[in-house]
Amino acid sequence: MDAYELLTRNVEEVVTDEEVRDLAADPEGKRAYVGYEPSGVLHLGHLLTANKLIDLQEAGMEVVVLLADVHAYLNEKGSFEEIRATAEQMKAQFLAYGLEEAQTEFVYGSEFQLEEEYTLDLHHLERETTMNRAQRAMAEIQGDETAKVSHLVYPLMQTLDIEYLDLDLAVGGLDQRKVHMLAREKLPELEYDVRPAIHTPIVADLTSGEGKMSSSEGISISMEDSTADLEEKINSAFCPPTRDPEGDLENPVLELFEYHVFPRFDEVVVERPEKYGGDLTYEAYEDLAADLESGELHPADAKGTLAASLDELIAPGREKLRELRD
Ligand code: NAL
Repeated sequence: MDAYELLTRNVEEVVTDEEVRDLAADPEGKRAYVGYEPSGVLHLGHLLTANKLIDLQEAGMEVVVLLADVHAYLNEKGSFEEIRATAEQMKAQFLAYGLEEAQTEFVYGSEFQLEEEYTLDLHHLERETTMNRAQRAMAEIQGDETAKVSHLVYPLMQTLDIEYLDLDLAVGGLDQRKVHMLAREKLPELEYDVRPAIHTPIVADLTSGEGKMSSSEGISISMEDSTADLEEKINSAFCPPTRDPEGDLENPVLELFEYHVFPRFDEVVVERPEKYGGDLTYEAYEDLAADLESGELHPADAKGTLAASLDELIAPGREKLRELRD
């Protein structure tokens, strides 16, 4: 796979394609970053961006993972001590999941965001940005109508981080796109360079196929799920025999195969007894989706294979979490 394909496969949006093509022409040693508000246990949302980080590392890029402790504090996710403890667990889970340690730098936001120069730059950015503009950028992350001042500062800091971490590429879920657009607009106003961004898709809710899979409502899959939890959750998933269900619905089982399983395995084997046609082996997502649509692959068999594949992917992180807690 060439570098451009590694950078862009399975992404929902590239801003801009021309800038990402330039980067793909010489990716060696270039720096991509993703930021996460620390939370104790990784879920599939984190792992979707992590899959992209692994692609970028395969293309030769360095990855900066920002453990956004100050952002989590602004977003009322706990005290600094609590946030720090969960960040350490998060780091261990990312490495267990398969990020290359030699190509990964973990940085705490508080390591540089409390410095004088950063603070003055932040105040400069505050003067350049209307409250309305900052609130719009934050809508999908914080998402209610009663924004506090902290929620307006949040996207401004995310903007500045792109400059302060000396990055060549910003990576995030599609829910980060408005902040990245704000960054593209505002960095030049501070005489800093614009950076390209790539956004990963948001997976639909597992049981309804609607909206987005979330850790706060509905079913989500996390690093601490047992094999039995995974089987049960995937078993209850919405999986019509089509990749394009009616209306706004998605097929979350196929989405998980596409974004989580195929990027990490060379082949996927659906085990079936001989009397039901024997094993099916897939090297590409498209072939599996086509078989589900044609009826060759039964949703129940697809689900069994999905649960087993996800189990294999999260097993090392689950083990790591257990060790950390003992
Ligand atoms: C992502 C987050 C916080 C700060 C960042 C700074 C630079 C780059 C990415 C960052 C977390 C993210 C979330 N906003 O919603 O989890």
